[in-house]
Amino acid sequence: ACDENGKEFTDIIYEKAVGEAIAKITINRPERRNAFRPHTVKELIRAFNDARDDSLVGVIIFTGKGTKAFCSGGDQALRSKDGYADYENFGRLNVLDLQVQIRRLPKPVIAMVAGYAVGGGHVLHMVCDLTIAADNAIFGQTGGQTGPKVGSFDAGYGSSIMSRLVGPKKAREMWFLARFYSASEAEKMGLVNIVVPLEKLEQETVKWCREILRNSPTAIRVLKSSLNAVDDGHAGLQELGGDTTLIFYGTEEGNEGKTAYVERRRPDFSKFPRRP
Ligand code: 2NE
Repeated sequence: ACDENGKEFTDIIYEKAVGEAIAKITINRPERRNAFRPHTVKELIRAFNDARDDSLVGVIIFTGKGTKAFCSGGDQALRSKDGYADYENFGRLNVLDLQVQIRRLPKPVIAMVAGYAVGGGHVLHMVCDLTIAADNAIFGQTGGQTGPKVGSFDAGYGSSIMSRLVGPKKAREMWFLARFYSASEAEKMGLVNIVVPLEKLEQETVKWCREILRNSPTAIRVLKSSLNAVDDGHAGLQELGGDTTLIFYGTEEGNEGKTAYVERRRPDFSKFPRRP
């Protein structure tokens, strides 16, 4: 698959459903349990940008290739002193940019999780708007065999969003003990929306997409930014504020200001109500 400039993707698969407003972005490194390297993240950012800009796309499914893992986090073979390094001689943590991008993207992003969602892969599912999990899904913060032994943490969204999702005590448990949690445990904790049999995972996810797509895209957009606004501080307010500007530009009142400027006259706002 290619991006909008015809560039080939190597680490991801980017697809758009024919006749439906659904895009699907898949991390395609199953031999590494879909661990991401900086190049993977660069491709993900390009694909998410394309899905954002495409007005025919209304909802995005984010998943990993195969049934063994959604994503196992950063590729540990490439971890260096200053992040993760692949083709460049310096490391980077560009997955943090991807997290912000998903959070601010004005369309719902649904994590479709089969197998492991651990480490940075666990954070990626948490920043998505919804998570549909297969019954073989396993969630955790670099838990299990690796534990805090890999010496990593995400003190940003990986901590704050988790605390919002599962509560402050459980978030401490997840990070301090670095255990793995089954899909049904994750559902009880509020980490995922629903658990379905593995063979029904895609079908159920598409069903949720279709239900969302029946609803008003503007209402969904504003709801996403408003649900994030308090937690995201100034950036959250800016996103929500941008939505109000977008809506206001479509009104007669908003248009009057621009038209008066173009017509070189004083704007007449007198006819617009000052609502209670
Ligand atoms: C995910 C897990 C639990 C799966 O276990 P299992 O037994 O199903 O598979 P296995 O044999 O461990 O892995 C299969 C192959 O994938 C590679 C393995 O090395 C193995 O390769 P081969 O021996 O076949 O050659 N693989 C798996 N995960 C990888 C990874 N993350 N990087 C590179 N290669 C990986 C088990 O594989 C596991 O615990 N994986 C490591 C989880 C982990 O520690 N993730 C990184 C956390 S830190 C992070 O994500 C991060 C950060 O440090 C900073 C910012 C943002 C994120």
